[in-house]
Amino acid sequence: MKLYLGLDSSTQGIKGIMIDVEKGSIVRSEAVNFSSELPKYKSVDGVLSNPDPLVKHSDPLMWLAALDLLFAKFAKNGALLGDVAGISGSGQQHGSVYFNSASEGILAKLDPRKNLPEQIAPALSRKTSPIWMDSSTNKECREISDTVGALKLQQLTGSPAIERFTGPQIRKFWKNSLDEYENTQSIHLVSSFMASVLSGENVSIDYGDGAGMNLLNLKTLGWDAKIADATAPGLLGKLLPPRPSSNIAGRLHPYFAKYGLKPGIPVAVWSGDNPCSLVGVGAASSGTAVISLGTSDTFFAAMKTFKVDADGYGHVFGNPAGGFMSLICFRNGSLAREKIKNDCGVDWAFFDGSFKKTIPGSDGNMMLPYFVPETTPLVLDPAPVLAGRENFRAGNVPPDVKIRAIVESQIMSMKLHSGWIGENFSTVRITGGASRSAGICQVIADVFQAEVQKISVPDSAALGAAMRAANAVAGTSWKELSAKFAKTTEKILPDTKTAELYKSMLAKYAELERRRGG
Ligand code: XUL
Repeated sequence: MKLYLGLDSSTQGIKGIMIDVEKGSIVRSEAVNFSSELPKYKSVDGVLSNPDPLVKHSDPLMWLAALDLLFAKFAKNGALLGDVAGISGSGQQHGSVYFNSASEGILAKLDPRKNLPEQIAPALSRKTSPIWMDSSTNKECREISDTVGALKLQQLTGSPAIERFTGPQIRKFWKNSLDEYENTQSIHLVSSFMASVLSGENVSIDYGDGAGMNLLNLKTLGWDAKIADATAPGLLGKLLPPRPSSNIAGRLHPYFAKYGLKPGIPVAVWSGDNPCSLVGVGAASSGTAVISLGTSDTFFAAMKTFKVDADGYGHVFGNPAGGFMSLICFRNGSLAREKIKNDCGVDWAFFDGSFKKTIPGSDGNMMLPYFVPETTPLVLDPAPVLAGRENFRAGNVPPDVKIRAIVESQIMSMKLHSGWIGENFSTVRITGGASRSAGICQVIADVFQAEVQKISVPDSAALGAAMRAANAVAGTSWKELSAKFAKTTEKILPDTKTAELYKSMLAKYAELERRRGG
């Protein structure tokens, strides 16, 4: 029997999914939560406390302690780790780890009698890792943008300079901690760091995750020397050449035999969680968009051709199945839905029932759903705006109409801000907690005039990583992997009668957004 293991090193914990490709089944999964199971590292939901609210760092040794614990759980619960024929993984995007010149020797000589954190600690030139939630690098973003040229940076890397992206974070490290920066031999993303530890050697970053650094030239698929220079001196020498996600990064280090894994099995290049999710939900080819409704909502899709968002909100990453993918992140996701539910003084059952009691268009009411700062569009002074039919003046709006109005507005915002991708999506796959709501699914189908497909994927990033391992090691096609692991459980068809209504509302929504400004 040949099994493939996908790991997902995310913000709050690590998960692992073992798949049997022949049978098309998930054999076993395990998870470790950083805060509750590794209290020694003092993280709150995976993040270290810091007096500056803009600074969000994590402890890379905690991620390794979790890896040890995860494998121990698999072994204890009788998983057939000896049948695993390949491993790959997914990492929270943008976070970075810094290795000194001792790292190579340390990685090569991992000793199974000791644990990973105690052995890797002396290999780090920076004790903590800035992660994707960090937004403390506004100044560095401006500096890089000014040197490279804002438009050029976006056209080459797929994104404008973004606070959480790795390049601006590296620049801040170089400016504030020069000695430690100079002591750094190699810089990793969470993904390539974990893959390096598994392989016992420094291994490459892939195009999927690498595109979240503001450093990867998506035209040449190599690090851009000029952008690297504008980021920090000597940076290019600290990065291994980036590789396609389908490559084998290395071979499993004998250290991991203590859990029952076979030393020497292939470790496929790791990628970011969004690229892994794209393939994990079976949307590796263009034409299908994915909407993930979580704390934040994300919209992503495989791209036919490389394009950038002229408004600067969307990103372009490498698609693990080849080519590129778009990603747009809306911070006010379930947070805003929950806020409206609470403001209306109702429960989720009432929330879901609202769609049956109201009609599409919410009697002309719309809402700019900014309860916290928004990334798409950029809103730094959040305050929700309820607008009505007449000259945008809202009257007394009943709770069920308000609920429909916020959901319609959130989905219209997705439609509006995904326009730059230039594709009419015929299907939208939907995941995340709120995808359970039949009303929300119908609104998505109607606003996009597309078939909405629900899928039952437990953890799309870990599953996507396991599928990537099978693809890289055994060459199993994406078509076969999607058909076996990302099955549609329910289809919701659009009501074509609503097409005109939403088209005219979308124009009004865009005007409302323009009027408010950022
Ligand atoms: C994407 C992003 C997040 C993280 C979450 O740009 O910042 O989705 O990848 O882990």
